[in-house]
Amino acid sequence: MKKLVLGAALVSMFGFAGVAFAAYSFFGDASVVAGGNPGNAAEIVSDATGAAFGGVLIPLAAPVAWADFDTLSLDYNITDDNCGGGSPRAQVRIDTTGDGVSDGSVRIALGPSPNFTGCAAGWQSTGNLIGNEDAGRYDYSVFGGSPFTTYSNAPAVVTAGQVVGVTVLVDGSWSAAATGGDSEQTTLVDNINVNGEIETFDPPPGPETKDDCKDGGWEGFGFENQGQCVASVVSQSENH
Ligand SMILES: [Ca+2]
Ligand SMILES: [Ca+2]
Ligand SMILES: [Ca+2]
Repeated sequence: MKKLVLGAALVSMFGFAGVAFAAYSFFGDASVVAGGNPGNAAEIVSDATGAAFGGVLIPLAAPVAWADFDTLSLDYNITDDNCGGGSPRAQVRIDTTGDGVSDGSVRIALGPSPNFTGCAAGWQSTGNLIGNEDAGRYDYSVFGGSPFTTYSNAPAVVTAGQVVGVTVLVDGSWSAAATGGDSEQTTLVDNINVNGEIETFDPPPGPETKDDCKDGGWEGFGFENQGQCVASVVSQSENH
């Protein structure tokens, strides 16, 4: 809830025109951790002894036509143990009925095509997944399309649809290739770019001057009041 308020304040402060998304939320086994690329990351876990899945959901503030949804990229670091079993992956939530509510997701595999196993260690960048023509990276089976195809083979129901959100998730606990045989797969994700708006999981930069705190500016930095904001500027300058 706090993050929602903060997002709204940042929008009004910097005037992002047509801001693309609201705050993210987690589902299953997911949390913000240090060790991002840089700063914080989201750690998403698939463990057979827990929820068996974990992910982050980034809703769009307003639906975007499939043809206008031109950027989706992220950084990922599979810390335990590997990609496999279709996990980790990104999913693009599509509204096909015009009510703003998702009717299913296009699935996009991460890692090396066409097997999506044997991922490299450490931080990897997907590049822009929209328009990606790697064999088998796209799965349109939820909408009656191919489960193993390319971006451009989207069925008509998808190309006529609206994007309402994106998820990045793991659910590979059943796959020995993904878990190393211990029924647990863990991945860090960072810098999720959803149509130009980037989720870094990092706190916003703090105020630099006392003036930044005035006229309600304190609210955008997450302070309780202007005095607390000014105090943080004073203590910053004393520490430098
Ligand atoms: Ca719908
Ligand atoms: Ca494991
Ligand atoms: Ca980060």
